Amino acid sequence: MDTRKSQELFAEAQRLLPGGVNSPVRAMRSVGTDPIFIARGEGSLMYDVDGNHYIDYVGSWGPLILGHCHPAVQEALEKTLRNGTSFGAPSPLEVELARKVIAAVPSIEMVRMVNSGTEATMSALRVARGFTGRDRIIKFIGCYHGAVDSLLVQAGSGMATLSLPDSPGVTKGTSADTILARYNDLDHVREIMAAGGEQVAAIILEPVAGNMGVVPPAVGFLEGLRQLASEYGSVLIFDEVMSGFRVAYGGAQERFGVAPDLTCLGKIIGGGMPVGAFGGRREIMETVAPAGNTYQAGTLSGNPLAMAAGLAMLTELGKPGIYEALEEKSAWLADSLAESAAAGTIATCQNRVGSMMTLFFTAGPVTDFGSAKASDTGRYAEYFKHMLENGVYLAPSQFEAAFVSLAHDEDNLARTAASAAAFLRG
Ligand code: KE4
Repeated sequence: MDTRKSQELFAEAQRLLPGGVNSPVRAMRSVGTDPIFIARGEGSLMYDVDGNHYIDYVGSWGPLILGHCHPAVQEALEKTLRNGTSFGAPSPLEVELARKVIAAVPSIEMVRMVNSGTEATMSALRVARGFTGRDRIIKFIGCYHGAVDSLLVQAGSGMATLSLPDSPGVTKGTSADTILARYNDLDHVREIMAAGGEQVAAIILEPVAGNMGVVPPAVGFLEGLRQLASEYGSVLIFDEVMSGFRVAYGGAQERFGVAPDLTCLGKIIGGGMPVGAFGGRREIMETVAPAGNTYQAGTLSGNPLAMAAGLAMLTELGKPGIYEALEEKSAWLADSLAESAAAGTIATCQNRVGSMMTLFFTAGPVTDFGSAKASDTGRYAEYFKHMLENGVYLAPSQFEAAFVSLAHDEDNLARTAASAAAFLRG
């Protein structure tokens, strides 16, 4: 595969950008190769600067559930662009997207738009601390909630890949109020809460983990957290930046029937434009400035272009049959991979929730970060490179999710399954 232009660009990028990228996982270090530079996307495909094309299962890390350049999203952006890019003043589109998000996610009675998932989780934690007057927060080992100081303590996404359990620059004071619990281990959370739950402002988690690879909630886990948070007066925060509008139109909370007090969103609600949001119970959200005293702000929050793209995307996703189609495509691919793996000798296991899935190179089961870390990441790196050579672009890390989009057609899925079979059957 000719990647000369990517190599030239990467050489220059490394002199200008830390690691040559604007987000660590894109540097592909954990799979031992150099990143390719993308020129354009079209439906399920991405084309690199050397003219190679790939079936894309990263989908910009989740937002592109309709595929690249979906006509409805493109049209909405082109139309909105003609009126301007940003006003720094309220615009109708913000009200429309807020209305749509609130209609889709019943636990959200009021919402604030921000510009990234990181801002959403960082703000939600501040609001929870302000609302409860407490300092402590519980997060789960292996969950990643963005580059938030108080949450970069054994985060599971890029951090795990970079084996940096505590990021330099995160102060002891900041980490001191963060308690780490084991994902899917309700007894551990019970223990922590029994020891001091009345000091816990918030319990935050990915209700479907995607940043240690995909790890579904164990039966009763979410319900148990809901009960514990209510019992101790702590705010239960679902970080649905990845799972929101991905695993169901109403997110993991709809799929699993558990309502948090606050929800963080991002990715899909911006249709590929920079966006995040946090929302939830009215009594909590009304403490957010200027309605209340907990400060939160952002120059480009609710900007028209992100609102327009998000509206177009949610409008498409709200149509009948969308999630059934995603389920059918994803199940077919997962079953094909499982069949190939069973015919081969490489130890693998798969986790999937809807159209987000991970093939772990370990016999499994993978139920938390400890079991995910048992994966043979060297083998995953070989798999990644094999698939890339065969025109399939997977997440460049074992600890991420593959995303199926509505744009992945039967031919894409069959080609993906065939390429994987060549590797898995050995
Ligand atoms: P952003 O600040 O990157 O928009 O969102 C942070 C975030 C928060 N919560 C969850 C559950 C997330 O998955 C993310 C970001 N996800 C990673 C992929 N695992 C983004 C990719 C990257 O960091 O470049």
